[in-house]
Amino acid sequence: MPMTKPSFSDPIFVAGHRGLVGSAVVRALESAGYTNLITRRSSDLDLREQAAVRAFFASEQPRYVICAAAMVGGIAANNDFPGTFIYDNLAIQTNVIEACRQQAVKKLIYLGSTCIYPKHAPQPIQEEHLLTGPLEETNEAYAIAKIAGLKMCEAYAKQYGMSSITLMATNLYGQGDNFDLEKSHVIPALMRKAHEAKLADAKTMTVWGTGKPLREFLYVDDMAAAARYCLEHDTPYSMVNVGSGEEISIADLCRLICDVVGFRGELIFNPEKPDGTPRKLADSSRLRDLGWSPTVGLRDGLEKTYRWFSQTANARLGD
Ligand code: GFB
Repeated sequence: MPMTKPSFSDPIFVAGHRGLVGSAVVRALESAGYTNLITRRSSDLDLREQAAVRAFFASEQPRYVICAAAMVGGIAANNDFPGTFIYDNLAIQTNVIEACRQQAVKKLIYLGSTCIYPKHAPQPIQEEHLLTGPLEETNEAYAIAKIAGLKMCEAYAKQYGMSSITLMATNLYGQGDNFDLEKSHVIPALMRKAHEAKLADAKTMTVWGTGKPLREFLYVDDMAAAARYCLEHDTPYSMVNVGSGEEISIADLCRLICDVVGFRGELIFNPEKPDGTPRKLADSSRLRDLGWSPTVGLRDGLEKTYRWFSQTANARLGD
């Protein structure tokens, strides 16, 4: 049955509203005119606690849910804390998806990641390549959890007729990112390293791995626009890739970040640190054919991110 577009007053629960994606989704929906967004800090609602999630959904009765809440991190965090990543993500998504069913939520937008695809998937990766080969070891726990979430959404659609779509996001970056040097993703980590090296007038800065892997990046506000698009439109898919369609080597990314930041020193590559998967360029033609396309190029996105980082750096001292 064709879905009705949400009204601006419909209650929409944005889970994970303080994170990179969740905060961008809140910005996008508020600027679009949605006036009834429901949010909760994890200190007030631990989505890993089943009873708390059920009580919250019963009292708030959201009509739409965007689940951007997850335990996330870069290659080192995934590699070092696989137990936390698989437990927290399975608990969060299982509770949210089941509560959506119990409260007959009209539509769930569930955030996934392109790291769920096989390590050596054909490039660009299509949705059909899921589960066709072994996963990248460094983030297998997280990937298994996110695949389970996707499969739970598909199972609920089949058994209960629940409406949802899983957005398989490529590597995202932008304002509101985590800049912790050990746990963050590559762009915030290199941006902070270059920033601090510039301030210290250092002659070098370190880069993990060989710099050879290729990565695709999407500015987080473009991701939020994709989430809004899927909230407002029916799609014939249970999952769609969301990417920029452009890839860059880590070494060239670092040079671009140093240029944006204004650090002119030498890059020292540390092959002791993991490279991770060699490539993960997503084929986003399903979503593009429906009308979505990214609007922020990598250099522009890096400049926007660095402006935000510089303005808020003092507030984050001691990250
Ligand atoms: O973004 P990132 O941490 O995760 O690392 P993945 C990407 C690449 O950047 C790796 C290199 O090849 C790293 O070796 N790199 C270079 C660095 N310097 C640094 C640095 O200082 N910090 C970091 N973090 N990387 C993640 C998955 O994979 O992708 C997550 O582990 C998630 O689960 C995310 O899916 C989107 O892109 O390799």
